[in-house]
Formats: sequence, structure tokens, C-alpha cells
Amino acid sequence: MKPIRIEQIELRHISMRLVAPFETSFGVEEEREGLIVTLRGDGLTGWGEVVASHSPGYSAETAKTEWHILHDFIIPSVIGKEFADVETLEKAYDSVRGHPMAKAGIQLALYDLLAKAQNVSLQKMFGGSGDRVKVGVSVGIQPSAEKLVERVGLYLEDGYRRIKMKIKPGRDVQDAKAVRAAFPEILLQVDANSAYTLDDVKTIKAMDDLNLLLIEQPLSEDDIFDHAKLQPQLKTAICLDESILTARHARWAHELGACKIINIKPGRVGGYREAIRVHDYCASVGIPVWCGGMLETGIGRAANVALASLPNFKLPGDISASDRYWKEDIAEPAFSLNKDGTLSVPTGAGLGVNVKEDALEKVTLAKETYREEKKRAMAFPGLHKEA
Ligand code: SMG
Ligand code: MG
Repeated sequence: MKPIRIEQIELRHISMRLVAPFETSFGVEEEREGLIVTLRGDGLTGWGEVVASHSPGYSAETAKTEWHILHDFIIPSVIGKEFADVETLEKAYDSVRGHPMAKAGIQLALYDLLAKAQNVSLQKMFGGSGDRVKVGVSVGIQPSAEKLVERVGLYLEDGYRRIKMKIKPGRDVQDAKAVRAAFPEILLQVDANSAYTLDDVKTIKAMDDLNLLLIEQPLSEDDIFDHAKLQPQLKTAICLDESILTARHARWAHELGACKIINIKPGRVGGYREAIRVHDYCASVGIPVWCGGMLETGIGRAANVALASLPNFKLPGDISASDRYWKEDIAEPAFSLNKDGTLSVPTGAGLGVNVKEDALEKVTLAKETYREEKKRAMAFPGLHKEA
């Protein structure tokens, strides 16, 4: 295709209230912060989402650190340049170490722009197929085991066919046993978000007989080595989330025997292109994957649904319906749960959802517009005077 010149970039810092607080082993989220990236060129607009939140609890990144990296480093290397594919974009910010969430956000905006220019869906761009993807719901830590069982029951009534429950030390074995006792047949998995060490093997083993689909990221967010010591001691599959940042890490985990399943989050691995590489590597060695979630708006959700339609996404993803998160989303139509526990894959060009600019405006805390002429000033932040 003919390359598209990036004439204008817009960055927004947003904050959206969740319909209910979401508690994990690293904290409680009530407001979802994030960044929305807009790329404009050739009369078209591409949208992307940076999934870093207000605090560095899940990973080292926050909405503000990713704003800094985009503003001072990534945007200056992208504005005014021409792109016909996302690999060229990856090269443009190759000198920026880390910050996968910032990269993923701008990369999604380019995917959307390129797909719209070619009038194809993101599903097609990613190489997916089928009209629906299997999804589940991630349930935060509740005030008590009884409340958790109640909450899980409500999600099952909504039609979710797979439940993931968050655990942390002191709220693990008993909670998981209570849910399993109440719902003996459901697909159930737990996510520790790195809350344990090898000293907790006894606790982790106490969940090994609950017929769980998987135990997600029990050990440190930067660990693969100790997980390789833990996996052989369990019947249950370990699934890595936080510690897989690249397809290379997936290979390390596989070769060391650190996990049997991998959760793919485009934000965590630096974008949808690397997410596809992780998917392809895992497919080649027989590791099933599933699509994780970062409480995305309709923008990231649309792209995740498209990604989850690739063939090795064998397990249901953390891609729930829009009303699980928001009273009013910033994109339409909202995603709703089909009777068979799936979400439908958008078929329109690009993301296949429309951004509601009035709704977006309401949740915007700050915004900045970048045009080509500003490029030089921004490349040297010390000399950069304007706000
Ligand atoms: O998007 O439904 C969602 C949330 C899924 O549990 C979820 N994500 O570690 O997998 C995970 C967590 C991280 C997000 S915490 C804000
Ligand atoms: Mg996780």
C-alpha cells in the first residue's frame, strides 16, 4: 500500500470511573486512567489506547510515565514520517528501551489508520478468523468469601462461562475452595499478580486439587526462573502474565518449563505486532494462549477481540462485555455478551467501533496536539518551553 504520512498526533490523558472497584493483590482500582493516542494522515484518523494506569502496581509503567515517553521520545520520532506498515513504526522507536504500553498504544493507532486506508478490519490485519471469540470475566478480591461466591453467581447468570478470581496471601485457598464448592463444574482459574514466593509452595499446592484451568503469575513479575522450579511441583498449569514481555521471553519460559500456558496482553508486550509474534511462537511449540485484559475502553477492547480470533487463542480471554466496566464507554457500539459466552468480532474497517468524541472529551484530564513543525523543539525536551 501507499505509505501514510503522520500529519498530526493527539495525546489524551483520560480517567474513567469503573462500575465497581476492582481489587487485586497490588491494590484497588476505582478510576481507570490511561492514554488515548490519535494519529491523523491522508484524511483518516487512527485510534490507540495506552493501558498503563494511575499507579505502577501491575508493571513499572503509569499513564504519566508513558505520556513522558511518548511526548519526549516516541512522538518526535514518528511525527511527519511515512508508514506503510507497523514494522517501520517499531523501527522508528527502536532506540527507546522498555515502555511497551506506550509503544502498544501508538502502534494500535497506526494499525487502525492503515486498516482504514485499506478498508479492512483489524481482524484481517492480524490474521484472525471467525465471527466470535470465547471470553470470561475477571473477578476482583471481594470483602469476604461469601460475597465472592455471590459475585461469581451473578456473572454466571450474566452468561460468562469462565471465571477468573484474583487471589492474594490470606485470600487464596479458602476463597478458591468456596467458589469451587459452590460451582463444581465451572471453568475456574486464579490470578495472584506476583504475590507469592517459593516459600509459599504449600499455599499454592493447596489449590492444586481444585481442578483449576490455570494458576496465573504466582511469583515475581520479573521471574521466569523460579516459576520453572514451581511448575514441576504442580498438576495445575502455571500461566505467565507479567513476566512475558516479548516473544523471546516466551521462548525462555517454554525452554525452562516455567509455564504451560501464556496470557497475551498487547500492552505488556509492546503492541499487537509482538503479541502476534508471541502467539506464533507459542503455536509452534504447543503452548495455548489467551488474551488478557487491562480494563480497556472500547478502543483497546475492539482490538483485543480481533486479536483473540487468531487460532492459538485456545482459552477464553479476559475480554468482558463493556457493561462489566463502564456506564458509558468512549466507543460504540458497546460489546455485549452473546448467549454462548462469546463476544462478536467487529467487522468494520479498522477497529470497527466509533469513538464518541463527546464522551471522550468528558473523561479527558489533559490533551496535547503535535504537528510536524513542533518536532525539533520536542526532540530536545530541555529546550522545549511550551506546555
Ligand atoms: O480487563 O477484565 C479486565 C481485567 C482483567 O484481571 C485482569 N487483569 O493481571 O490479568 C491481570 C489483570 C491486570 C489488570 S489490573 C488493572
Ligand atoms: Mg494477570
